[in-house]
Formats: sequence, C-alpha cells, structure tokens
Amino acid sequence: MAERLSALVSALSRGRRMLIVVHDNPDPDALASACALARLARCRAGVRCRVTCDGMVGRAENRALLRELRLNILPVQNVRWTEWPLIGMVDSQPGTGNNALPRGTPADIVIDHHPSRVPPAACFADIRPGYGSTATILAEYLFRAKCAIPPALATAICYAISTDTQDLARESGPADTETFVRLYPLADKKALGRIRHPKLHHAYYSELARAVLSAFTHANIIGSHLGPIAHPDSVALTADLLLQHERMGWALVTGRCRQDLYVSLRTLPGRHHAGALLRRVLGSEGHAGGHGTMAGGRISVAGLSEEKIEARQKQIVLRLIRILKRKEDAALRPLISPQELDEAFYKFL
Ligand SMILES: [Mn+2]
Repeated sequence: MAERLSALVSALSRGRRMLIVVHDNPDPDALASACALARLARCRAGVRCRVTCDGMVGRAENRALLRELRLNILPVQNVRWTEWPLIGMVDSQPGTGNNALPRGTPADIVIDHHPSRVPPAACFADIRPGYGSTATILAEYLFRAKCAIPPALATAICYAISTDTQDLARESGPADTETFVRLYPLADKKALGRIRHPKLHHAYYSELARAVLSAFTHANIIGSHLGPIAHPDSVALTADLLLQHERMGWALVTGRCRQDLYVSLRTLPGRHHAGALLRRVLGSEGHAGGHGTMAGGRISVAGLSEEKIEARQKQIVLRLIRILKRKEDAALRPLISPQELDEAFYKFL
C-alpha cells in the first residue's frame, strides 16, 4: 500500500490541475470516489480538481448527495480535454463505453473496482475487483496518506459503500466493512438522513407504477420494460426491487432515455457472471459491464420506430431466457394478475 500511495502521489505531481472523469449518469460510488481523489490530490500534491461526466445525476438521493458534497459537476460539453494536464478516472475505465473520455485521450490515473477486460493504459492504475466500492479504495489511500476526511466526504463514502454493496451484503469484502466502520463515526448523520430520505418527484411514483404493472415473469426470471424514463438509474433501481420478489432469481429491466435503451440485469449470488451474460444478451451493438450479480448496459435505439424498439426489448428478454436454458416457447406471465388489479384499482372513488 505504501508503494502504491507513493506511485499515485508521483503520478499526481506531474500537473497542477486534474480533471476527474466518472461514468455517465454517476452513482454515489462514482461521486464519492471523485471527491475522495480530489481530496487526496489536493492534500498530497496541491493539485486542484474538477469533476466531469456525461448524462445526469437523476435519483433524488444522488442529487441530495451532490448538495451535501457541494459538488459542482463540469458539464462534459464544456470540457476542453487538451487543457487539462492531468486526467483521472474513478469507478470506470477508459474504453468501457460508459464514460465521456474520448477514445485516444489517455488517462493518467485510473482507480476502479470493476473487473477490466483490458488492463487500462494509464500512468497509474489500481483495479481491485474484490472491492465492493471504488470509494473504499480511495478511502484506504486517504487513511494511508493521513489526509483528514471532512464530514461531508465521510458521509459520501459511507453512503457509496452502502449503496454499491446493499449495506455490505452484496459483492463486498472485508475492506469495505473496515472502511465503513472507520468512517461512520465521522459521517454527518443528519446529512445521511437527508440523502437517504429525500423528497421525491412525481415521476418517481408514475415510474414505480409502470414498473410493477408492466412486470412479467418466466420461471424465476422477472422483468419489466419501463418505456420512457426521466433518468437512466431507474432501470437498476427497478431491477433491485424486482429481484427482491421471494420466488425470483433473475431480474431484467429496460428503460428508454434519450437515444438509448438502458438495460439492467440482477441475479442472486451463485455461479453466474451477470456482466458477461448481459454482454451476450445485448450482442455486439450494445455496451455492458458489471460484477457477478449485477450488470448494466445500453444499446442505441436512435431512429427506431416504436414497434422496432418494443421488438428489441422483447428480443433481449428472450435471449436471456434462451441463454439461461429455460424453455423458449413458455409464455411470459404478468406479475400482477388482472384479478389482483381489479381488486386494487380506484377503490377510493
Ligand atoms: Mn462502484
């Protein structure tokens, strides 16, 4: 760890300013990791940082996190890549298709916990697939570097670890627990409450209704097509929610945002690798990545008619069923039966 820290500090010392790129539509781990790297860069090398990404911070919780961090994201449209002497990347890697770093632009520092298909070409790279969150890796550097961690950053790192690991229960290792336990006393509990329980937009409820009413099942596979969504993160959240169904072992959710169809796949811990599986499901025209039990991806649906998009959605579900070797002809059943709906609907009128 000491050698890694000095290698990282010497990579940081090659410039005075660093642009930190996180994945599109950043989640709490991406945001907390970016702030942690910025803190380390400032504290150990006097480097000033900005954070950039494509897409948006959608979820109310993540917007609340931005407010607590007082983080002002630089819109990627305003970035002039050649003006930044240092480029860092956290919670993503160059060439994965889920971040704004242009192809051919090298990153100086890459820190991530997603398994890499190709080791990133960077002056400094630290990829630890055994870690539940990238924020844990960054926190270990901050501890080792003896940089003070302000309450807002401790809060963000704790929240990042809990969301990426479902409260340390999923895809996490001892380092995540140790970091969480060490930082929780420093975290601002009121701020954590504001992040965890934010006010929600009306769109949240209408998407939730669509998610449940359009949900279908086949054996232990559950899925839902959300149609147009306000923010891409809805697909992952819905997949997590559907996977909680007592009889289900797989959840696949799609949703459309701008020109893309976003897809999220979740499964229970076992022999499968959700990331590799989703890449097979989406085929060559899609981008996908992930861990053993969770994966995300997208395909472009630009210019496609409504019917064609629906056909693609259906095809994605059928491919998953085929790969999992369930019977191909077996029909999809609605999660909520028409009778159940009849009983529930508009009883207040
Ligand atoms: Mn992460």
